[in-house]
Amino acid sequence: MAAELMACEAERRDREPFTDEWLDLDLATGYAIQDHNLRRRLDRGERLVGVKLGLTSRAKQQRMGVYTPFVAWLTDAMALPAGDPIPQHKLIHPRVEPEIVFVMGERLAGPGVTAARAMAAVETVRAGVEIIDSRYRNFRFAAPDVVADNASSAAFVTGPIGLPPSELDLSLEATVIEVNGEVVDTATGAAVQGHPGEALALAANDLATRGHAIEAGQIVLTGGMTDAVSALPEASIACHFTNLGSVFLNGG
Ligand code: 0L1
Ligand code: MG
Repeated sequence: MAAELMACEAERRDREPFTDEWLDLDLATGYAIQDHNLRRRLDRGERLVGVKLGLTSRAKQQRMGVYTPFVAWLTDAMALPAGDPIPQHKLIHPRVEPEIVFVMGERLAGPGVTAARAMAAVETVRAGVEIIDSRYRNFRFAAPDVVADNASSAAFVTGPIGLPPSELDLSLEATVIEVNGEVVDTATGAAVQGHPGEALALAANDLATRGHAIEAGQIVLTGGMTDAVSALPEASIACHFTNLGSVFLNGG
């Protein structure tokens, strides 16, 4: 399954979810596949730069029909420089979602991490936009499938402004997503587990169950605040945040 997911990504090929045939595929196996493919990415020269959470907001959970938040890996190959177009030539059916991003000042290791403890380990907060791309046809999957698929990871962009968490009320930090100048969705940070710090604590505690921690200097994407929007070629996408600036993306 790990090799098949990497092949789908390399060949821009989608497939039906594994759980269609393997009914008792579980989350632990999904994470084993995810970790196996992280090692493959590192072996080919990529660098681990952080983690991402998936399905931390009700908007995303309802859309995907999966109600379990989960964690996945980010490597430097997924970082898209601000201003670069969406790399459509590498992607199957990209979608875009605004996120609150943390840059860690200290190592954060579970178990028992609270949101307050998690926020104390954050150095700066940034706006972010994740470009997701499922290897499953029509983004149809169950939780173990999407965990195995590194939570639909493809690329991410971080915004121009980094603020210390003490300068923001992250529950109230809003985002407005526009496509071709039209507002298509809005949300505040409260959409993400009540506060993005809760999502960060969830990540640290979940990673601890598999022997991992979030390291100083790493970044954490806390999960899509709104439903994701299709990143059609030639679309002009903008995610505006209240205090964290704007991220602009050209559909490529
Ligand atoms: O494909 C997906 O929507 C699963 C990944 C979710 C990413 C997120 O919620 O930020
Ligand atoms: Mg996301």
